[in-house]
Amino acid sequence: MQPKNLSNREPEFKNMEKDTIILGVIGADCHSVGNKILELFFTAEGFKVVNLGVMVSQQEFINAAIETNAKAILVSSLYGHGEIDCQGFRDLCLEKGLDRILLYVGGNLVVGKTPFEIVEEKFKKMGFDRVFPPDVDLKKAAELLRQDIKERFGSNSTGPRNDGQAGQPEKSTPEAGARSTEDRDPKAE
Ligand code: B12
Repeated sequence: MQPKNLSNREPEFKNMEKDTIILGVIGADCHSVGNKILELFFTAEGFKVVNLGVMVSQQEFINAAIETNAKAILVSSLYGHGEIDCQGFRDLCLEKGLDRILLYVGGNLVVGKTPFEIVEEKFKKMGFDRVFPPDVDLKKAAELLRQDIKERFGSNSTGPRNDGQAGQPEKSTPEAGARSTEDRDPKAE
């Protein structure tokens, strides 16, 4: 399913270098529909999307971000265990050298009907830069992402690392199997 009015945005981004973002659904969560929509949406918005799909570990997100020199990781959680799955994510990013990576999270982040402001505060305390409810206006999220990338990395940014190692893989071989939507072989799916 192709969301409306997306394909005609492509020419706007033709001559711009695309910022890479990592997408995935964290933990043991297998809800895949929103993930696919996010992939299509952010690709149409001009980002280079590396979608890790469902059931992604923190380490896999981080490996993919290092491999692709990504500027942001967009985490989804739908099944109610987001708080547990996301615990320590920012610390692990820092430990692995991703000092500046933007961390976004969205979906049904906790069990039941907790007011969103409380959920937002919880995830911000964990180190997420932005927290989104399931009914977020994706256009606004994309706008915020562009703005945050510009603020954090500037116009001549080279990526999330600030130690001259941008784009260098970790010593341990990344296992994320990171693929961009542009590199994919559709027959393999
Ligand atoms: C379909 C479905 C399933 C299917 C999933 C099939 C599949 N291949 O995806 C199946 C049957 C497998 C399933 C299983 C379960 N489910 Co279910 N499922 C749903 C259901 C009905 C629809 C989900 C969906 O596709 N929505 C449509 C998409 C487009 O929306 P979305 O996923 O919310 O994603 C959007 C936004 O959240 C947002 N977004 C998401 N992430 C991010 C990140 C960022 C950065 C941004 C900006 C935005 C963003 O943008 C997305 C695109 O618009 C929901 C109820 C609902 N109405 O949402 C329950 C629901 C998500 N499931 C729920 C539960 C509890 C489960 C189970 C635990 C049930 C069980 N006891 O087994 C299991 C978990 C299994 C697992 N390991 O993950 C609960 C979660 C409750 C909670 N969080 O408190 C829900 C909300 C139902 C409910 N009301 O109780 N489920």
